[in-house]
Amino acid sequence: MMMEQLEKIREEARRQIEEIDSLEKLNEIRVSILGKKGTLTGILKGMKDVPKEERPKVGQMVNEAREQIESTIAAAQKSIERKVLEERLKKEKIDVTLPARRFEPGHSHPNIVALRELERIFVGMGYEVMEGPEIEKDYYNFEALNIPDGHPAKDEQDTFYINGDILLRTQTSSTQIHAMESGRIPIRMIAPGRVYRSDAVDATHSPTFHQVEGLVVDKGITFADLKGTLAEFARQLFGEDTKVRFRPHHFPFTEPSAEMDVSCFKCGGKGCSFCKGEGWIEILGCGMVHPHVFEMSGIDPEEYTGFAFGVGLERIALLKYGIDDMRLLYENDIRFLKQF
Ligand code: 2U9
Repeated sequence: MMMEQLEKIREEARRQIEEIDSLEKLNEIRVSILGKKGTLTGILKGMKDVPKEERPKVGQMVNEAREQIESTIAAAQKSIERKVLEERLKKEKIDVTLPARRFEPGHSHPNIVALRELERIFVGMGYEVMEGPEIEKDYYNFEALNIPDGHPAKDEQDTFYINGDILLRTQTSSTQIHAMESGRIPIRMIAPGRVYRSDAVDATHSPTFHQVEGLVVDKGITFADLKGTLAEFARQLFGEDTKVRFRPHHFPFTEPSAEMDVSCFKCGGKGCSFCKGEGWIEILGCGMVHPHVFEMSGIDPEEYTGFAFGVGLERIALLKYGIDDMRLLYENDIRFLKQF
């Protein structure tokens, strides 16, 4: 009886395994015979009903049957795996004659090209390049620059606060405050970097852009030093024949303050579509460091004077490379970037 059942299970297993061609089905068969509720397991469970003296013999037969079925399953598994691999190898052909994908090297961004140019000019005049944190204390971004609470320049709409005291800087000037606080005077530095403002995106605005600010602090620095330095900067950036003019302006952190225009480098100052008939193009803001700004950073304004300036890096890049929309600078389209 037991013998017949065993023979049936073995025969059935052989037949089933012959018919299948997937590992999932093979596993189903394994479970149906050798699993917890499997047919062979069922026989093992029935051993308690076999007379004691026959048990060793029957046990041996059941074990033999199990070993045989297990080895049949193992052999079938190997042969199925081999077949699956053969089929994959047939399907996944690699055409080694296809031309290789072209290696596309990156390209310096126009902002970086402009920044390197500005750095070259100022480093050539003995300036250091210093960077500061983009996440800044309210004090360094506003207060220390003579923009106290309630000042119109500190409209809360104008920046991104992380909490009441910490914000994303709206200007790189905080870097210069850190330099002044360090007490290493004289200072001749430029501070390039990313700044943040709560502005909507259009052709000339972006919530993040870049500035390059400059600061000179020493004994006897005058407005003449400011004019001479920035005129030389303009000549190096836009060409030997570039003229500059200064118009009075107001910034909280400088006194007096001015904006500097350069003669249009397209028409030489006669007036054209590029300069909108003006002959002049506005380029930067500047001024003599406000005495109160010096005092707050622990520098005696009776002993030291200095000048500062600020340029928008994107503005320089757009002007120099004749780009008419700032948004192009942030799209990272390699076809655009490659042109500069
Ligand atoms: C210290 C003292 C003074 C930096 C200055 C400007 C004028 C200026 C603008 C240019 C275009 C900002 O990016 S922009 O919109 N900046 O006009 N910035 S003077 O004055 C300082 C800086 C640091 C300690």
